[in-house]
Amino acid sequence: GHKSCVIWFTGLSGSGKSSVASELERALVQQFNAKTYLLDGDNVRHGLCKDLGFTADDRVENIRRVGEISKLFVDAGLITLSAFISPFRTERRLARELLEDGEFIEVFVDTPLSECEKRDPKGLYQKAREGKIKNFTGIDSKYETPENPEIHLENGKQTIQESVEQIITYLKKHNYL
Ligand code: GGZ
Repeated sequence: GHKSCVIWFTGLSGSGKSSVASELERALVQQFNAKTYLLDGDNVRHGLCKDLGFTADDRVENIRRVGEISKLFVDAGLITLSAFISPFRTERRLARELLEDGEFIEVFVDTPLSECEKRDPKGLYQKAREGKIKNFTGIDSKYETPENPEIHLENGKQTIQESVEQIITYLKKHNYL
């Protein structure tokens, strides 16, 4: 068995949050038979949060809802992987405070803006630079760097598999697995 918790990924658009989270989920299921759920923009922003955009207020509400849902899934016994930019420290702290000590594992996917912008898989940075998208994180909307994340991934310098291994090592060491 495993200890339920939320693994909370924060980082810029294009930093690799969803890629690491989905590879981690695969490993947790295959190697540890864990019960998991992955929350990200794809399954949240089209449903539960489809009334929300990307103003500061809307992001605050987005992260509030994701925090509450994450808590419910942890109560249901799942390892919950939540992958959102979650750019503001206050909202990340509020999400943490919904959970018991040790149930919230913050993972900073620390990929430099220059690298995210070079990758630009959806062409969003280019649109933001051209002013066609407003309030884009890292361009004209702020990202507050985590100060004390449980796990720090330097995603410009390490592979997705190395990041997955780093998280699994942490989970084993702290008896989640
Ligand atoms: C940031 C935006 C924006 C703006 C659309 N700013 O790389 P993606 O495309 O697939 O992931 C980004 C996603 C961010 O949604 P989150 O719910 O994670 O954001 S937050 O936690 O701040 O609420 C990006 C896309 O949505 N996207 N417009 N203006 N990202």
